[in-house]
Amino acid sequence: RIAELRLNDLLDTQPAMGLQIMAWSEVIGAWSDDASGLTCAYLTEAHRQTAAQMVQWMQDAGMTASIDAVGNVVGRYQSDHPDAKTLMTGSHYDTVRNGGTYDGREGILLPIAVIRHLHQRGEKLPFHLEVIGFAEEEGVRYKSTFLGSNAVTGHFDMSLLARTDADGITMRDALEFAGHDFTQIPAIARNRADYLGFIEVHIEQGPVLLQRNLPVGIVTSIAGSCRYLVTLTGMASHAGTTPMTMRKDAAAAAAEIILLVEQRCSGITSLVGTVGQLQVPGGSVNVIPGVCNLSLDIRAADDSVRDAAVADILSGIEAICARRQVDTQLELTMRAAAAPCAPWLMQQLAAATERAGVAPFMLLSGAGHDAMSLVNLTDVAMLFTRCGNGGISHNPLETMTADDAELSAHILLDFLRHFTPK
Ligand code: HGY
Ligand code: MN
Ligand code: MN
Ligand code: MN
Repeated sequence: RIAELRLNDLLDTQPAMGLQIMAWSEVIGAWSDDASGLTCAYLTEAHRQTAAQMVQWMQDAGMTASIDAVGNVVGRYQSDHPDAKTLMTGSHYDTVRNGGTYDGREGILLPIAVIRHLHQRGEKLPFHLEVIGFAEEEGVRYKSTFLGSNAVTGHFDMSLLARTDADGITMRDALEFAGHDFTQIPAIARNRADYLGFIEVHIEQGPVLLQRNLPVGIVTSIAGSCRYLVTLTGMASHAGTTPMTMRKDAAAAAAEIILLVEQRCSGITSLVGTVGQLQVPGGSVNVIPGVCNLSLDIRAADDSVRDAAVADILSGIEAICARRQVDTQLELTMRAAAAPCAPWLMQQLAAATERAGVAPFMLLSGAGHDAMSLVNLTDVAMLFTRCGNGGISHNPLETMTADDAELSAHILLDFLRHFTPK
């Protein structure tokens, strides 16, 4: 079907929006900046290739399109009323390492397909519509999340320019190498008064819609998260001669910490805790690990529930390391409060969902999204599309169907046609 679509594209016939979204996703999903598979890290070759391609698709859809100083791809479908305000939509086009094809991308490609549908019919909207492909949300390369959306809301931390990636390349050098003028990043900030709201369409990245046999859902709020990088320093020594009672084993301390995180975050609704990265740098089979690095990602829908869990985990880490005579260094790399979606926007999404013949279903987002950054500029709402394969995401097995993409596109189209500003 996708191959046929590509043929359609070549023949310039216009496939249905859902199939178009799937085909576009496949095209950019195949670009990866490392052999591990689907990885599109900030400002790598695959990332720049994706940005240029999306500019093209936006222009073909009747939009103006450009790439801003931080790498956001900004498309606008202008209203005929020059002094109209702007509704913003979009999502991120960077991915996690070996991620999926639709995470972020759906929220950019779907609005482009909807605008192309409007443009083909010569239909304009009473407001400007801005589609932003945010340059970075996952934090893979520089351990800093929401770089693109924070620039748009005026919260970009310029000190991050000095941060280096795993190869020692600073963000500033990466921006310059990609042809960006980082001094223009502060000028990206939008004026709150110009915007009517922000809508993000995104795959659910979980199993809830699949289990309820629902194609779409409306997000109530986005769980807040706290991330740390933890460095444990014990003492490397001989695996054969060091008695078990005399060890300062950094990896054994890490093992206790991982189980502490799992135990503390179990059994409390919406609270989750993950150690996603765990390394013994330069480790050898016959050396007791002197250093062990691990990451913490603690999330909850309620900020006080998350903060209490973080406090318990940090004091637990201290106790474990004191007992094991292991030093700890903690670096807080992200702290994002839970972001509530605006009821007045949710209701209009619910009405569009109903008109599409689907019972509106509200759910929490355990995953973070650019909308939690945009909440600092304007009211936000999110439409989730069902995730296949058991809801798996951040994995090449991530999938959705063309039918669900088509339905989600029709709901956004209908939402736009009926949109009533607050
Ligand atoms: O980690 C997250 O929740 C998002 O995918 N960045
Ligand atoms: Mn993601
Ligand atoms: Mn995402
Ligand atoms: Mn997002």
